[in-house]
Amino acid sequence: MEALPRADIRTLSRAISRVENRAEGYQTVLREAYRTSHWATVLGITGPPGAGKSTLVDALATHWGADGTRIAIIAVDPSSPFSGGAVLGDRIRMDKSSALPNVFCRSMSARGHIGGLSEAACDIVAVLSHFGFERILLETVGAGQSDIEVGGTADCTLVVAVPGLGDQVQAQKAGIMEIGDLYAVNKSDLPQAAATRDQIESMLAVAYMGRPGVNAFDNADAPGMRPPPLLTPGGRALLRRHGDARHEATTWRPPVLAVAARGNQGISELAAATDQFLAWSQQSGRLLAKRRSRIHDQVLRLLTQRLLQPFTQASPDDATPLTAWIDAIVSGEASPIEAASALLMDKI
Ligand SMILES: Nc1nc2c(ncn2[C@@H]2O[C@H](COP(=O)(O)OP(=O)(O)OP(=O)(O)O)[C@@H](O)[C@H]2O)c(=O)[nH]1
Ligand SMILES: [Mg+2]
Repeated sequence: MEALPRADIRTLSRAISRVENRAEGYQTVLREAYRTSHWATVLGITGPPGAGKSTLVDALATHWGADGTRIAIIAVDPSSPFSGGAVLGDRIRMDKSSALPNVFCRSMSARGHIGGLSEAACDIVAVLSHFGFERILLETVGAGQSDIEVGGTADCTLVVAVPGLGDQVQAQKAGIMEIGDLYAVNKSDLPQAAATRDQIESMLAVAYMGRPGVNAFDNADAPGMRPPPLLTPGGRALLRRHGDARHEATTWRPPVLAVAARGNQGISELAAATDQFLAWSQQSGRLLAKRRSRIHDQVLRLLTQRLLQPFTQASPDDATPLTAWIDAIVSGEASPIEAASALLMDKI
């Protein structure tokens, strides 16, 4: 795919801003964007502050962008919308890939979205896909609300860890070890990288069997081949996401790769592992399922907003049917369920 002409970049930037701010005309933009004939694959990159996520994104974008593939980088800024552009600029290190004409880079504030970050992210993926982008790299800071919100948008999630820096803390934060499809230990030029890798591997060994990558088990019932029973909700979610050898032909075990983004070490291996996961996701139907679930959530979010609009528009002090019900509940004459049912009947 060729580089996007300059005029198109301006149109794209404007379209994204319009969608992000819900500014005039955004519905027309989205009506067209969602009719895209192809969808970009979204790689989410998360990890603690300063882990080298941006440097890694830059290296991956340079790697994938070398053949002209159209790549979009979105960095989600978790700080307040008032922090200004300079701070945001500092957080983003896209020196190499931004020189490529086919790489588009954009930052996005984690706050200030009417329908929340997930809603905006889902729409922006559609807009970028419509403009012919094939890959989207989405950087978020690990273990925050914005991370969880954006996580649902990614087709593949890469968790970045670093040597030392309180490995235990890294692992435990917001169950970050349960969200990765791949793990990268960045800054592996530093000491203790191997130990960090071992630590992550041993954590994964509790939940996964087989080798890193795609596994095909002929006889999952043979002794030693059964995965340990995963009875926690997180464990069950892993089986759904990466396959259950007892019922499925193939499963995925997240690989843990040592990389040094600044020195461009291990990048092609990481890129290859990512593509292997995406291919497996597609073959096993999970890619489509994820897309469906993203759209499902988006429609529900919009539906909720529309349904609630008549009630949320008024301030709590205005006299409305809702406030009348609140009066009744406060004075012990009704219950919230009765109020909700009555208000709903009234609106339909
Ligand atoms: N030693 C070493 N340092 C690295 C490597 N990769 C990145 N760094 C450095 O780590 C620091 C943070 O890098 P960033 O890419 O900004 O990290 P980040 O995770 O995006 O940071 P935030 O977005 O602020 O959370 C920078 O000084 C990088 O030069 C590496 O492979 N080895
Ligand atoms: Mg960064």
